[in-house]
Amino acid sequence: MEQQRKRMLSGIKPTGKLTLGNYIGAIKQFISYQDEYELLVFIADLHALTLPIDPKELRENTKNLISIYLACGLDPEKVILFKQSDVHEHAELGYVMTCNSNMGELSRMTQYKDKTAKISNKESIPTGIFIYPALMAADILLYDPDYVPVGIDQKQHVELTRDLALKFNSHYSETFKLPEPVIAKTGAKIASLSNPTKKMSKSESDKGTIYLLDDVNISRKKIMSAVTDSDSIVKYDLENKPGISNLLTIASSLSKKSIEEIENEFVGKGYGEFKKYVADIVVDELSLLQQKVKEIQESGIIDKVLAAGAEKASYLARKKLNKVYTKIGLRKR
Ligand code: ATP
Ligand code: LTN
Repeated sequence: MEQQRKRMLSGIKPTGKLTLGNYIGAIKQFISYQDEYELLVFIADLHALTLPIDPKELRENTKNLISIYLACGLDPEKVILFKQSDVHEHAELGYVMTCNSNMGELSRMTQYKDKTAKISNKESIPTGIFIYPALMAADILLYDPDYVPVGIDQKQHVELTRDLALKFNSHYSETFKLPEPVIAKTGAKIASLSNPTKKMSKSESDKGTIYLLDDVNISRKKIMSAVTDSDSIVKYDLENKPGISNLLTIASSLSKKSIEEIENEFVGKGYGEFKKYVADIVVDELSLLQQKVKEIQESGIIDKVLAAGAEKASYLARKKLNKVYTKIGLRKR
């Protein structure tokens, strides 16, 4: 008998222009999993509302995100690809998970602390950022995945999801599977090109961020002016050479070469030549991606893919939410 494949689930928020960090740290990982696992990938559009966002921008980001998923090679025949807001059970279980969490658990989240540190008037912190991990827990627990691939910054949220699932299971009886976070070995954290000790982030746009759909000439310039150290040895050393290490990670993630092979190719050569090499790899990859995105947007398949994905996801989510509503007393036994 064929063994049941393990299930995997992940999502990305349509909050801004997608970056090379999202691509290497998340999307490329999803592609590598689609044959081996039963994979669900969604657009976390409800999460995009946690900080103010213009409706036009949200629509545009959503269209680009689904196009990029498809252009990168996520196959809707193999993967359940959907938009979170098309499956209303996310918001409903999200509310149940908010009630299942406490202020202490949520205020300990690093992302919450980081995002609110910049807001000087604490009274104006949007409640959505605070309850974000409860909705994320619901996104996951609705589908009982075995694994959740995420960047290192999201690991804590998956751990909280496990805690909330355990709490629910022990209060009401076994209901949710405990998911495990999966962190990719290389590329788990792509750093900013201008500040290589910081994460490359789409919400803090700066000259250190490569956007997937930007003019590739701009990306080339950003790589050529990436901050590095003052010697000239191309060697992976995260502590002393964060800039060069970041460029090595990028080049290795986008090519079939290991970091060591690339280091060997650049023995005795300078940083200028190395940066040009990295820029060529990135520009080639992004040019191809942009061409595919254009074709997908012109083909009109996006709505069909999302409708089919929402139907499959809803089937699973509805079953789980019914079970939860019955256990907590909202439905008759
Ligand atoms: P924000 O900057 O708004 O926090 P983000 O760029 O981190 O957003 P998300 O939607 O939160 O984007 O992330 C989508 C996925 O991409 C997550 O799995 C996240 O860990 C991963 N990711 C984001 N930035 C990077 C990065 N610089 N390196 C590796 N992975 C990343
Ligand atoms: N919080 C994640 C996006 C996200 C997610 C999820 C990832 C929302 N729900 C469920 C994995 C599983 C982020 O900010 N990257």
